[in-house]
Order: sequence, then C-alpha cells, then structure tokens
Amino acid sequence: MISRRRLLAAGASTLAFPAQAQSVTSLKAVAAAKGFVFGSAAASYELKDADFVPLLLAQTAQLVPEYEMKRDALEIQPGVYDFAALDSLFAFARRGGLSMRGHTLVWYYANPKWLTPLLAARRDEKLLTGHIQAVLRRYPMESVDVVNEALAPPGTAARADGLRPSLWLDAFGPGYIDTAFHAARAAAPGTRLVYNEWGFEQGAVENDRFRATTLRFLDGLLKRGVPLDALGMQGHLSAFGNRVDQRKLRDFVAEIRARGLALLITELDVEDIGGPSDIAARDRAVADEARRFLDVVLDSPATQAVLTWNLSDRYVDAPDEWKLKLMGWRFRKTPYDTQMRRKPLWDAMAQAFAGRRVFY
Ligand code: 9MR
Repeated sequence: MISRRRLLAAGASTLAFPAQAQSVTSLKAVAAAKGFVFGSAAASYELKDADFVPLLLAQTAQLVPEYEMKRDALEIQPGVYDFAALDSLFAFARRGGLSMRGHTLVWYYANPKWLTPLLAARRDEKLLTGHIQAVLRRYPMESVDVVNEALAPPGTAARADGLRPSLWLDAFGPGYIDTAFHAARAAAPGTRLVYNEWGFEQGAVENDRFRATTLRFLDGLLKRGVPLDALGMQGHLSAFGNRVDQRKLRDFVAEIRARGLALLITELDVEDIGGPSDIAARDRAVADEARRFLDVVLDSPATQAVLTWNLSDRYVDAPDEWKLKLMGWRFRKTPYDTQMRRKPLWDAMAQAFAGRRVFY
C-alpha cells in the first residue's frame, strides 16, 4: 500500500519537475546503472544554501572541493594547517553517503605566498611530500589529483618534455612529478592516483600537439614505474569556440585505455562566450557540445567518472574579462540555472549517460 506521505512526496516532485517526472530523476542514478560515478565540484559555502543542498544530495554521488583542498586554502603558514572548510565538505559527504575526490595536491597555482621563496631557498623535498602526506593521511578519498596541469597549455611555448614552468620544476626539476606520486601512493595505498589536465578535448592543431605531448608524458611516467592510476580529463568545453573533434577525442581515449589507465572526467562545464544573446539558443548549444563530448568518452570502459565543475550556474564565477562584465554576461555552464531549474545540459547529460554501452 502506498502511504499518504509517499503520495504527497510523489505529487510534490511531479509539480517541481513535470517534464522529467516520468523519466530519470537523478544523474547519479543513471550513471550508477551504467557503471560509473557522477559527481560535482562544490565549495563549502554552498552547503549553507537550502535551495541547493537537496539538489546536490539528490543528483551527485561524489564531491570534489572547488577550493578547499588547494594548498593556499590549507597551509596558512609553513606547517600550520587550517582544515576547517575542508573538514566541513568531508563531513557533509559522509553524512550524505557521497564519496570524495581530492583536488589538488601539487599545482603551479593556488599556493600560499610563503611557499615559493621558501622552496627556492631550501629546495627541501619535504615541502612537497609533507603536504601530500598531511592531506592524504587525514582524508579518505576515492581518487585524488596528485599533480594538476604540469604541462604547458596548448599553443604555448614549451620545453622539449612539454612541462610548464613552475615553482616545483624550478626547485626539483622534472622529477618532482614522480616524487609526488610515490609519496601519494605510500600515504594512501587505497586511493586512485590521478594526473589531471585540460587541453586534449578539442580539435585544433595545437590540441593535436598537446595530445601527443600528453601521451609521451604519460608513457614516461608509466615506463619509470610511477604509480599512476588514471588520467583526469577536465572537460572544460566551449560551445562557440574551439569545438570537440569526436574522432580525435575517440583516438585519444583509446590511447589512454591501451595504457591501462582509467579516465575520469573531472571538471566538465561548457562555456558559452561568443554565443547569441538568446539564452535558449545558448543553452541548446551548450547541451549539444556536452553531448558530443560525453558520447565519445562514455563509449569507452576506461571512463569511470564524470564530475561537473559546479552543479548550478548560481555558483559559477563571473567572467574575468571586462567587456563581458560590462555586458552583464553570466555563464550558463552547468546543468542547473541560478534558480535551480534543470537546463538542456541536464537532459543532454542524462541521455548521454543512459546511452552508454555497458561493456562488462
Ligand atoms: O574554479 C576555480 C576558480 O574559482 C579559482 O579561482 C581557481 C584557482 O583556485 O581554480 C578554479 O578551478 C580550476 C581548477 O582548480 C583546475 N582546473 C581549472 C579550473 C578553472 O576552470
């Protein structure tokens, strides 16, 4: 027998989402049915938003901190950590039954101001490994971005090995990456270790070069026995700019799979700069580009997670560019609008998820 409360609850959800009421109700459920995890980036202040929290809990099975695990947010003075904000995200995930992924332990960016001079003066490896240990020993994570964006971006001048300039490269040379992964494996043997990067999703010539550089870089790590489990493909797409080339992307994903690596889509969002002022047209283009991307990556069993870089446009940063600011431009990058209504991107994701072939 159906209780009155359940009937009321069903009625309420039908009212809220009439179009989707008969079909799928959550991205995490569709993903789980196809053998992968759906999640999102979130920031600790979002957990105070009563409109948003139920959505996050209903839709996502995994969270990644947008800021709170970056070193500038954590290690306020050398060796002095403020874990409060990150603790709150982990506590929320635990209560809600979500898993966590970590972002990020070693990056050229978002480091505390004191770190660069100290590193240059001491070149002490503990400034690298000590942080990795401090974070991994405190928090249980399903996966973690051990190193983020170590390669020079597509179209920029790079060294022969493709590495970008950074405080880490200055202090230790290219070996900092191996050191970081070994330290991470020792500190958290059960956590999937990820190299996270952007720039191989699109079709331009500079992306071709970047894909080749990335494969050489990964081959180097694997040949040296570096404990790497997955490639994090950020998935920052552009609906009106440099578009995804499905054939090139498919080939690249096959190369990742051939190396025995998992593929995690870690920061999916779709920028709509350059699009028309008509919001419906922009939303459709955003949805289409995501669909073209997801259809390719989800066609490989290597792909084991999809996370969006925020679930709602309410929490997307305003553009940096002054011209866009003057236009009052608001990005429409995520599956939900600022009023927590589903957008065409949500439907495109649900359809792409549901269409994944199950390989096992
Ligand atoms: O979205 C993040 C932005 O608000 C921060 O200012 C910035 C520096 O901490 O990081 C942004 O997130 C980036 C992520 O950490 C790594 N990949 C690119 C993301 C920006 O799109």
